[in-house]
Amino acid sequence: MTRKFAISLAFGAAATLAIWGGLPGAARAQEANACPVDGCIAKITSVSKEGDELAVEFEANFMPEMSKNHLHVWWGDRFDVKQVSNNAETEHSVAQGDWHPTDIYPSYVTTGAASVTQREGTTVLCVSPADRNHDIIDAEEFMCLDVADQL
Ligand SMILES: [Cu+2]
Repeated sequence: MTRKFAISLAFGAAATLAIWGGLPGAARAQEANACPVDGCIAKITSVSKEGDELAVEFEANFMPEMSKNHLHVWWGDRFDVKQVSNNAETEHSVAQGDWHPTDIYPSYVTTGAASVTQREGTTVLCVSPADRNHDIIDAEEFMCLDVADQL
């Protein structure tokens, strides 16, 4: 088991999720990308070894799509959530970092900037929702896990 590192995100309105889960497939894929009223939330529910990389299970309250709302994955001791955003410098006044943008959901394997080869000593893997501009949607909504036991 991986230890919860930072924030345990509680999902918002159960009613919203119930409606989402009840929609037919097509309507669900088309409409569920928008952030619910409480905002887009994503979390890591499990991490395991996948060769030299990590297999990660995500849980989100929206359906990630690269050209719309999607996920940013990064090594947490390397960068703050505000750095893994296209507007890091213009909006948050921090240096822009490296992240891997993905809509591979819910089962993802670390790659690109989120590859195990890019962790530079840290063992903390993070995820946060981002929008079509690759801006982090809410710098308060992210989750990081210490994945040391899977490295
Ligand atoms: Cu992005």
